[in-house]
Amino acid sequence: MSYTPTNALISIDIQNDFCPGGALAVGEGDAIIPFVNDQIAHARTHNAPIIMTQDWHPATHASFADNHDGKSPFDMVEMFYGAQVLWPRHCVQGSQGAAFHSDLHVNPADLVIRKGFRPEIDSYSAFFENDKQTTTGLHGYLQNRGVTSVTMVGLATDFCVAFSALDAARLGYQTSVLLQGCRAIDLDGSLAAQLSAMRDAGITLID
Ligand code: VGL
Ligand code: ZN
Repeated sequence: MSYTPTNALISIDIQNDFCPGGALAVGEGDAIIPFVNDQIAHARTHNAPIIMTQDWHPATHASFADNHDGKSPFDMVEMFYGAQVLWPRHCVQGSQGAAFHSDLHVNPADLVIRKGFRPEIDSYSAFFENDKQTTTGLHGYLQNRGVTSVTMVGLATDFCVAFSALDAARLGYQTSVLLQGCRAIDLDGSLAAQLSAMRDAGITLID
C-alpha cells in the first residue's frame, strides 16, 4: 500500500536580505519563521513535498537600481518584458544576504528552486520569470510528484508570494496562502492590490 501526498508546501524567499537588517527588509519578515517551521514539520509528517525558493541574483542583475544610471531603488523602468520595479541590491549569489535565515528549518526541504539568476530578467514567481515564459522547472517537478494543490508561505506577500500563487492557480493547482506565514513590502498599495488579485483568481487566503 502506498499513499502519495498531493499537497506541496512552498516556502518563498525566507532569506536574510528580506528580514530585518537585510538589504530589502520586509517588516517583521523573521516573525513568520516559527509558524513556517511548524508547517514544515507538519508537511514532513505527511511526507508532503516541501519546496523552498531562493532569490539568487548575479551582481549585474537588471533589477538592481545601482545597475541603472541615475535610478534609485523603487523607481519603475520598462524592461523588454514590461514594467519592472528597481530594487536595492539584494540576494547576491553566495552572499550572506542570499542565505536562508538561520532559524528556518531548511533540511526537510526536498527541492530548493533558485530564481532570478538570469541577469536580464527578474523572477518573482516560483514558476515563471517576469517575462511570463521562462520556466523555473517547478511545474514539471510538481507534476512528476503527483501534486495537485499547493500551500504557500514566505516573503514577500505582495511580490514573490503573490506572483507564485497566481501562477500556481493559473496552472491549475488548488492554491492556498497562509497569511500568518507571510509579510509584505507594500509599495504604493501593492498589498491590497495583490490580495484582491489572489482572491479574484480563486486562491484561498487563510488568516
Ligand atoms: C522579492 C523583490 C525583489 C520577493 C524578490 O521575494 O518578494 N521582492 N526580489
Ligand atoms: Zn530579487
